Amino acid sequence: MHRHLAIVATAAAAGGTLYACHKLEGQLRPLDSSCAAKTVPAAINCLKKSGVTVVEGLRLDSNLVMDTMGMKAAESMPTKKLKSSSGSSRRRGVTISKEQEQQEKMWRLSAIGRYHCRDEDKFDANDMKVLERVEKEIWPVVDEFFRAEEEGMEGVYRSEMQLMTAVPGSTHQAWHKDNRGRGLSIIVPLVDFTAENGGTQLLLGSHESSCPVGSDQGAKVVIAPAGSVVAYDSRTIHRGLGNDTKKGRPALIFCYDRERTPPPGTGTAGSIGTGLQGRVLDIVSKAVGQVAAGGD
Ligand SMILES: O=C(O)CCC(=O)C(=O)O
Repeated sequence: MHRHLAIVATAAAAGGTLYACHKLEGQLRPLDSSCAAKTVPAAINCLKKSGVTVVEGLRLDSNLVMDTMGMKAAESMPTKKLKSSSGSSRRRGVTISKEQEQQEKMWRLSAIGRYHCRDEDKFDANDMKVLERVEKEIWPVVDEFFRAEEEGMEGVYRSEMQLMTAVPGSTHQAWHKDNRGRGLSIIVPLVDFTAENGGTQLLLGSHESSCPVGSDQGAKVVIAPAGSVVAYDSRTIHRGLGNDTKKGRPALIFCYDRERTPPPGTGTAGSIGTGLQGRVLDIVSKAVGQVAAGGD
């Protein structure tokens, strides 16, 4: 009898814990003004402290955002989930249009509803000119971030330049780091980022090996207007959230690393570990925050 009671009590406690974790994971706290920087030196301080910053002083003007959305590559950007054209779909008789075939060549799927156009040969000469204009705008923060180290700009290279979109109905990405080594990633929203359309969520402080778990850190969502320059240390654990709206959420992503520490700097086991670490840090930091605030 006692054994049965113990089993029921244990199952109830486990169910309660899972429910509480699920509720905590669902909370989306916005990145607050402490991570917003008017100047590049202020941005470097935010990057040191929290691993992320929105560099307000570098925000792209609306013409450049429009030119980016007018790039040839952007014209073929998926606006909804593409039907799978894998072998099994073909066998099931799913027909794929020529346009979709073209789109699939340009756009690589990374998770449900997330598409990336990332190889430089996919951008034509005019697109490259627009991307170079954007890179010129973000360069001051890249330059100062690497010059803060003794090596300066030695061995620094652009490891990634991509146009991506999360279409309506896309799901959350797994928590991940762009690199185990120190580097800089920059996301430029091409529409306003909101919690609903899947703004980037970052675990503040997770770029440091001893990640602090406090209420002012933890997972925060970037809510920022189109053209914002969102910079984060590549070691910061982050993910793109799912898009629950009816419109796509396009963005540009630029990553810079040193040749001696190319991304991702880890294998499959490391990535799985980071995914778990992200979930645990997210839940624990929110629970700590709630206890500190005396909340429910
Ligand atoms: O879409 C985002 O907000 C984050 C993108 C990202 O982290 C990735 O594509 O690896």
